Amino acid sequence: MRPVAGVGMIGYAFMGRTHSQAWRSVDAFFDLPLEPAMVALAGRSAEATAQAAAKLGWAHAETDWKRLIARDDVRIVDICTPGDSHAEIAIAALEAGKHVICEKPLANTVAEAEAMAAAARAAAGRGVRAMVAFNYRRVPAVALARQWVAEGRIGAVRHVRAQYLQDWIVDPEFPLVWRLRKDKAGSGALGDIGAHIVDTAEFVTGERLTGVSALTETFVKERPLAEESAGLSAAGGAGRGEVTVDDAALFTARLSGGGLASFEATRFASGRKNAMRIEVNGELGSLAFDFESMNELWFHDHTLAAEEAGFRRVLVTESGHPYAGAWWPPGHGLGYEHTFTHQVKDFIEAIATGATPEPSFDDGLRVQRVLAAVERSAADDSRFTTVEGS
Ligand code: SOE
Repeated sequence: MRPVAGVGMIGYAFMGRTHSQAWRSVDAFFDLPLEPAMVALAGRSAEATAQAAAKLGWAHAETDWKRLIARDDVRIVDICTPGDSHAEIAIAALEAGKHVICEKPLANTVAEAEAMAAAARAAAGRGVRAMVAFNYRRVPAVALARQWVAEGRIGAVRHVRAQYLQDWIVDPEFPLVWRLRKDKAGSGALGDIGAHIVDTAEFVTGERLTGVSALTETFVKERPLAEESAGLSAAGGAGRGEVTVDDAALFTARLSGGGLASFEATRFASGRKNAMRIEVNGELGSLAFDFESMNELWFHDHTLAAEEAGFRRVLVTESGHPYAGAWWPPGHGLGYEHTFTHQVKDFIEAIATGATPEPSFDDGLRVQRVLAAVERSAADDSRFTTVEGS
């Protein structure tokens, strides 16, 4: 009999549903050292939380996250709330000796992220693990790209070109959901989706961003107040409110290995739904990935004769590819939800083996510092050079 690890989750909207699906399915597809048990779900409204718990597969519902953390049958706390509550919940859970997995970005400010990372370091000494949920690391094609870069297949990295393009708020009448409010989300496209490409760039290259130069913009300054929202859709109510975050963030960066990188995070790329893309150009070749075709990785081997070289598509569904062997026969493909299943699989293994889970809270803190540097750079007009005569 394997030991049981009870899980308690806080929040049950878009991310809560993805994490629930992961906890429900992980034990059926991977051989885990611990058996995860979906003990309790916490939310504010008793009725809605009880309904969500029943639907998503949680045994109990709590209306106070402090009670959820205090439960003896909860060993793992999964935080799926907006960023404004991450620090308080994560620190309390770690201090209570619970392993913590927390949605990204780690926090709304660098100060909060620093406190969380310090709490995680202190807890690690007591055998308690903490992980930040950058789920795109667990796309098989992204994990394969990292592996190939680490193996030297593309040589020294010269460029990273990363984009995260969505279009769900192009309509100026789309309501002011929490993701558009600084007090809840910390920042806009930057923290919500830009954070992913910063983490993915560091993960794939094994390098760090050492400096940035940025532009941000809020195209639609005011929106109808949100009456109801679910995931990335919403209905507007009476009244209007100010959008207090960026709609788009563009920045260039220097990489620790000497390369140059560019990043674009926007929710105004009409026609692009979840185009999380990364291309890495190295001295020996290039790799390219687009989440909208998430089972594919494109590889150009620049050591081949020019007549033979060129990007070729690798279908990342072979049993020898990261994570893929646990699922379907080659070519049968995975989806968005699998990235979350892989994430909890890796977290459970880290808890059982005592390894530091990756991405750690320190990794989350580093991304938070990049986000803060982007905001500082974008706010500093003196660095923006206007074109003569414009
Ligand atoms: C969560 O990881 C997340 O960043 C969401 O918050 C975004 O809105 C989603 O589109 C991508 O995933």
